Amino acid sequence: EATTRRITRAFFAAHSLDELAERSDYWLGQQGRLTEPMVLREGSRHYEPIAWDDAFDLIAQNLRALDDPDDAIFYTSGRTSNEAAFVYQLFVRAFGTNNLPDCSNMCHESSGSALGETIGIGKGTVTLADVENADLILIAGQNPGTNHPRMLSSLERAKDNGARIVAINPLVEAGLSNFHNPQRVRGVIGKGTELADEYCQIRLGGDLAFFQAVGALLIDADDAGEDVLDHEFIAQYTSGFDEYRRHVAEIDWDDVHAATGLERAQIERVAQMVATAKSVVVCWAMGLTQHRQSVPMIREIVNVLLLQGNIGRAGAGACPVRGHSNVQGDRTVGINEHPPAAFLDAIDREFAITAPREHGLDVVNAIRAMRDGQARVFIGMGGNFIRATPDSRVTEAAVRNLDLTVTISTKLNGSHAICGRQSIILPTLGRTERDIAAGGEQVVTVEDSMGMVHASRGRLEPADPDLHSEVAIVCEIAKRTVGAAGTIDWDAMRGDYRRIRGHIERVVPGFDNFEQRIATPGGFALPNGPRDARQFATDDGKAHFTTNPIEVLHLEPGRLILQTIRSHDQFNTTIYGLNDRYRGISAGRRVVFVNPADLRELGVSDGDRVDLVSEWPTSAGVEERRAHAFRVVSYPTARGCAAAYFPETNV
Ligand SMILES: Nc1nc2c(c(=O)[nH]1)N[C@H]1C(S)=C(S)[C@@H](COP(=O)(O)OP(=O)(O)OC[C@H]3O[C@@H](n4cnc5c(=O)[nH]c(N)nc54)[C@H](O)[C@@H]3O)O[C@H]1N2
Ligand SMILES: Nc1nc2c(c(=O)[nH]1)N[C@H]1C(S)=C(S)[C@@H](COP(=O)(O)OP(=O)(O)OC[C@H]3O[C@@H](n4cnc5c(=O)[nH]c(N)nc54)[C@H](O)[C@@H]3O)O[C@H]1N2
Ligand SMILES: [Mo]
Repeated sequence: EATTRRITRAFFAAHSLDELAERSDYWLGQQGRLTEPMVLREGSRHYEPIAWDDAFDLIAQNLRALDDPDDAIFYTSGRTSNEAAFVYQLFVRAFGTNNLPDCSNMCHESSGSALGETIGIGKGTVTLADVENADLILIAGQNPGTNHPRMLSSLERAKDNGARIVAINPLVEAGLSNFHNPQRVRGVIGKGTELADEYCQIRLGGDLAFFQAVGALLIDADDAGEDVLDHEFIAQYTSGFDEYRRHVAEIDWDDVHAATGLERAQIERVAQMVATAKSVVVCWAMGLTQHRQSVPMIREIVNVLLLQGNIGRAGAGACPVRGHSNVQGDRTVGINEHPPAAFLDAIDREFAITAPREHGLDVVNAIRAMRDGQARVFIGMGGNFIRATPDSRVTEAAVRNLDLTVTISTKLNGSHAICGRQSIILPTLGRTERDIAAGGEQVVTVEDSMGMVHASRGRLEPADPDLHSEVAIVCEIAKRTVGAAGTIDWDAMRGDYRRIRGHIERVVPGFDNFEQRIATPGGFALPNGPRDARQFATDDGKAHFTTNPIEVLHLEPGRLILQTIRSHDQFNTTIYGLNDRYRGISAGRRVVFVNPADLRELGVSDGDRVDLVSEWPTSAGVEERRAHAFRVVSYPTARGCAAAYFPETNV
């Protein structure tokens, strides 16, 4: 955000749409901050300037001209503040649709589903203090060294407090295996600490089998007379234990081995650590959430935690580590294509409107609707829909099929270049910038992975004096599209965000005394039933054990399973540089990491150029997708598994 480079109208006059569509997101992002609203008129190959008012009117006209509000799609990326997200979803519902896909559909959606079903809240159950005081921490499918660097300090503190750490990952990630804390003298000059006491180099997709095996071993140990399970907790707070117990008693260790690639002895070692730990935290991120089997996989983590009552006590719990700074808060305040009825009821009461009750479209169904010509208008509150979504060829064609795309953005990216027949770019303030509204300087709020809500105040001069805030942009579009729906006062909210927080306080449980409590340093914690009081808002008021079949991914000879990862020099689709220093990669992102033994079998060598070809079985036969010209890197990843960066491999 703090770059001094600026994109002006001269830039768009010099670069045609076709040229921009050919450019990489690295190049696009390097051009600097967007400063002026731009429009691409139908049939034109260049964006041209448009006045703010004209842009808002054009958007409202297009929305009002739709036959059905469901023909519009309103995407959100997770940087959007609670205040902006709340007015955005209010506008969308007053307009008449629940089409609110968001980046979490591709991120922690599966965590939310699995946790919601089993413990009654789609969020984690730990505080930072729990992580730092845990006796044992399992870190599955997460690369904190690059993606959550501040978490390493908490892990180090946990270690100092005597915790043991188990990493479960097909890649040996440097942050976990050889940690240098630059804030400590010995961190800079010493040789780094081994954070992980045990490294399970698991096969991709093997975690369901892994956690089920751990659960089976815990029950065995307890049956053998060791004091492992928390029987009181199981009896008082859970349901489904007997069925779970029967299910895991029949576990097939050959399947476990095939799915995980791990030796039984290592899984037994981990189970022993879990059995003897006083408290256990399980952390996870994209390595677990992005599988077809992610929901049952994460349910297996819950099973293991429930066995020992590791929910709702100090130093223990479930810890899905989020991505975008406010992705969790956006959900809390209503960015949700299938919101709970209670939320919609509260919106209706607060604003005297009738919000639609039908489920809206998530990301994948939004792409289908665009592809099939049902959707006509797309509005993106931040993010980079084109590059963040899978199956690029289909998505690009789908978006080009639209009458209008609108992007509210800080920087240029692929979604501005690959767009609808008409397209509007609305530049906006970043959260680090001062936000002055009619009622004076504004603050916004965000919620972190631990459910802590705190204020965020921009301190920098805006990149351009004419930039509008996200709140202002939404309120202007809303005013012109739905007018004075119910008792909604768009101008009042836009002028003073305390008005928005007042509405949030009355609509969303847990925000009582919102305004006073954000003045507290560090903010305040939203209520969390499982964590605070072992209360589980499920159908029977108990936490649920579940039974989940183990699926072994079978590969044809000569094939590998590909995962996508982030490099050190990127934040999602924003690429800052071409290096990935912890993995020893420089000057290039089109690389594929493969185990040396697999390379020998494939007859491919380190440094070779290859195409990555994906085979996808459909009813019409096997479809092929091809990503061209990748450099092969011999690398310690699990056998049969490969890794490459996103978004290059999204195709
Ligand atoms: N610097 C930086 N920070 C970021 C981001 C960024 O792009 N750059 N993105 C932010 C966002 S939105 C998010 S969601 C988070 C993402 O944070 P992470 O989830 O840490 O990000 P990824 O790079 O996708 O790493 C996935 C990890 O899971 C492992 N993995 C993959 N498949 C499996 C599997 O089947 N089993 C197991 N056990 N492990 C597996 C991979 O080897 C890798 O270590 O980071 C956030 N922070
Ligand atoms: N293959 C593959 N695909 C993935 C993933 C993966 O691991 N593998 N990860 C998925 C995950 S976890 C996520 S979260 C999604 C991310 O999907 P998105 O959130 O859609 O993508 P980002 O790259 O974070 O969006 C970056 C853009 O947001 C805009 N922006 C930045 N800050 C602001 C702001 O303050 N306000 C506004 N209005 N705009 C802003 C800028 O224009 C920037 O170009 O990608 C998903 N896609
Ligand atoms: Mo994410």
